[in-house]
Amino acid sequence: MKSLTDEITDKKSEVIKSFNPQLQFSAITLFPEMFSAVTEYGVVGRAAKSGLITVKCINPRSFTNDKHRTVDDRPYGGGPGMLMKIEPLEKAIIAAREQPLNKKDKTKVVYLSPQGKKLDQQLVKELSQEEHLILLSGRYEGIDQRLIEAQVDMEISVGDFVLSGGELAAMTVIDTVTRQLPNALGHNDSAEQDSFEDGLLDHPHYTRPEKYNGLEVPAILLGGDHQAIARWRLQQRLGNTWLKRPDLLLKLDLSKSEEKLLEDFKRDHNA
Ligand code: 4GT
Repeated sequence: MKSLTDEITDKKSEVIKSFNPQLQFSAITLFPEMFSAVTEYGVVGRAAKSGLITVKCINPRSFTNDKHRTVDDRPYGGGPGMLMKIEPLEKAIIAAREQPLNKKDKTKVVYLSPQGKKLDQQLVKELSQEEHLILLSGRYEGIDQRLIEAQVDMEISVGDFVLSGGELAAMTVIDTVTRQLPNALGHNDSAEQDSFEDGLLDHPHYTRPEKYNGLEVPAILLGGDHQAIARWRLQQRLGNTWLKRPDLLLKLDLSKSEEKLLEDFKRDHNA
């Protein structure tokens, strides 16, 4: 039985938490509605609802003064396409920096672009240590280089391909970083259990029925020997990584027993 004081302590920390988000995201975007794709669904939706994170969208268009509320302009030197105008973007960044509740040195301004540092689980972890991430999403052909130099702390890419705008990349950052926060994930699916936490791909998963399309669930998973299952899953992860992403395996320093599991996998695979 929990004592009354314990219950009050629990409630108190809940209340404090809800007034004190772990991490604030400010998304600077011409399409704020897009961000409901993360803020209203699943793990990130719950984190926002419970106050673990906040996601505030700031539209540069609201910092324009002309009749047409212009946010784009032509590139010097010519060429196809338009760029985002500097002034509305800069005003939006300055407004975002005014977010209360965070120390300035724990604020990072991130520009999402294909020229950025490639996002991986290591970088996701580092970003989760910040208190305020200002995520700048470009449209058209991008933004003026001088704005990057004056205002941006870090340029991040989510992969070597071109998107029509930075929003999907910014939402990828919000999703992956939020998953890292303590209490963002439910009970036993802690972030430590995620694949990539140790640099390996995931093992295969199976659920009912036991027989599907003439294919059976691996017998070891039906046996209830939890040690044997853990060993099998680790072996599958090692083998999967060897087959599909040998580049990841090269970065790892496998233990003797992991080496042995992988050797056995390779032998079975070639047999
Ligand atoms: C790709 C990525 C990104 C784009 C990426 C500026 C205008 C960039 C359109 C934007 N494409 N943004 N962040 N691979 N396109 O991360």
